[in-house]
Amino acid sequence: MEFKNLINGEWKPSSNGKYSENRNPASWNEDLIGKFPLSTEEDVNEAVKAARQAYKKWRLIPAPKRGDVLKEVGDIMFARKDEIAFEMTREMGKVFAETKGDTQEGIDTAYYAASEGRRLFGMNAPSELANKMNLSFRIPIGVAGIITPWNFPMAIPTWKIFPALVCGNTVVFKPAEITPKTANTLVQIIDEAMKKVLGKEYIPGVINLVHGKGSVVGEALLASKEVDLISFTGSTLVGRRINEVGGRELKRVSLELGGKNAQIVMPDANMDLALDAVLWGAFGTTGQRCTATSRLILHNDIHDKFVEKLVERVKKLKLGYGNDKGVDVGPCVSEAQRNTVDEYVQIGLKEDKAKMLTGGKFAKEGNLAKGWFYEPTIFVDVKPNHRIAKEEIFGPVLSVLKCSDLDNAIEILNDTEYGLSSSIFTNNVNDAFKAVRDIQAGITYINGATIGAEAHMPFGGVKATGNGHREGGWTVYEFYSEWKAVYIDYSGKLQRAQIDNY
Ligand code: UN1
Repeated sequence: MEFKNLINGEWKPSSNGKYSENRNPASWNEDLIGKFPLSTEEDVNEAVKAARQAYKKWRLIPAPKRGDVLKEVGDIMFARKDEIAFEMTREMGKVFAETKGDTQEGIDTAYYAASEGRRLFGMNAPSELANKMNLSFRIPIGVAGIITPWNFPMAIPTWKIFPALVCGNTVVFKPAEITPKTANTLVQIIDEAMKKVLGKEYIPGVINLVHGKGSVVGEALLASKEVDLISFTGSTLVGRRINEVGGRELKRVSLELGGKNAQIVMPDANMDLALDAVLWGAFGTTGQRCTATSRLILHNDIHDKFVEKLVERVKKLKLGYGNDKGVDVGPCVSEAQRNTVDEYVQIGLKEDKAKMLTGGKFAKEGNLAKGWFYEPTIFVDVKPNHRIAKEEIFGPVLSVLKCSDLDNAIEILNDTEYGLSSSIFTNNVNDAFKAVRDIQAGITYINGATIGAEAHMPFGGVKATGNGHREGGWTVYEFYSEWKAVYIDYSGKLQRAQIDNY
C-alpha cells in the first residue's frame, strides 16, 4: 500500500514519485507495512505555502473553537486507541501496553489542548496614567515546522502539534522516517476533526504532512523563510544544527535532545520497589526513551545484593513481538539502531575494569532471528569517565556505578552533559529534598522510575538536553504564542508616559 502526504487538504504522492518502505522491526522480511513518500524540497515549499495561506484564516477562528477541534481529535483517538496502538507496535516494536500508553498520552494532550482554548490567559496591569488601560494577551506566531522522532510516534507529535494549533498557528509536520504510519493516522484524524467541527468553515492547509528524510524535508523546513517556529525532538547533534540555522534566521526553536538519565538507590530504600523501577526504566521501550534509565548508581552497602537480584530479574525478561501476549521487551527499532547498541557494548567490554554480567548479544532464538532483537545488557564497575556512562546509547544497556553517600551519588548523577530525567530511591525525607534541590535535571522522581512523565507537566531538560523550553502542560503554550501589549487611552488627550506624570 502506498501512503501519501497531506498538503493543502489534499492527499498526494511526493513530487518525484519516490517511496521508502516501512517494515516491522520484529519480523523485518515478512511484514511490509507500507510505502511512504520520500518527499522533496518542492513538496515542503508547497506545504509551507499552504500553511501560510491557511494561517490568515485559522488565526481568526476563536481559540475555544480551535479547542473544540482538539476535543474531537481526542474523542476519535480514544475510540481508535487499540487499533492505533497495534499498528504502532507493528511499525516500531515497543509492546502493546506501551503503545496504548503512548496513544493515551496523545489523548491527554488533546483534552488539555481543548480546554486551553478557553484559557490562553492574558495579563493586565494598571497604567501609570489616569484614564488609561493596559492589557496584554497572547497571539499566534505563524507557521510551525514540527520534526519528531520514532520512539513516541503519537505522543511527541501531539505535544507539539496540538498546542501549536490551539494557539492559532498552522503546521507542517515531518515525522520520523521510521514511523510514518502513526503520523498518517494522527494527521488523518486531525483533518477529519477539522472537517467535522468547522463544517463549511473548513480551512485546507492548517495541518500539512510531509514524509521523508531529515536531510531533505527537515532541512527544507529549516531553510524556509516562511517557517517561523521549529520544534524538534531528537539527537543533540541535529539539535545543535537546528539551533544554529534557526538562530541565524531568527526562528523560534524548541529542542528536546539527548539524555543519560540515572537512578540512585540509597541503603534505606525499599529495594524491591527500586528493582521494579530500574527494570521498567532501563528496559521498557527497549531502552529507547529519552527518559530511559541508562545509569544505575548504587550505594556501596547494597550494591552486590541489588546487582545479584537485578541480573536474575533481567534474565527472565521475555523478548518478542510486542503485539504478542506476555512479551516484556520488543526489538530495537532498526538494524542500524541494534548495531549502535552492539557497538556500545563492544566499547563497554574494552573499558578498564567494567564487567558485563548479562546480555551483550543479538537475540536469535526462534522467531527472534526475524527481527532486530538485542539481549538486555548490564555492565557493573562502570566509572563516570567510561563512554558507556557518558554517551546516550538508546537501547537495552544499563551501566551500574557505585557511590559512597548522597553527595557522591548526586555528583556522579550530575557528571554528564545531559539533564533530562533522574530518580532517587530513599525513605529518608531529608535526602529526598536535598536530591530535588541538587540534581541537575528537568525531571526528578522520588521513589519512581526515570520514565513516565505526565502530559500536563513541564517536560524537558537542562544542559545539553535542550534550549530551555518545555513541552507539556501550560509551559508549551508559551512557546507557541507571543505577547502583545495593548494600551487604551480614554482620557481624550495626549498623555506622555514617564514625562507628564513625573
Ligand atoms: C521520550 O522518550 O522522548 O516520560 C518521551 C516518559 C514518556 C515520554 C518520553 N512520557 O517516559
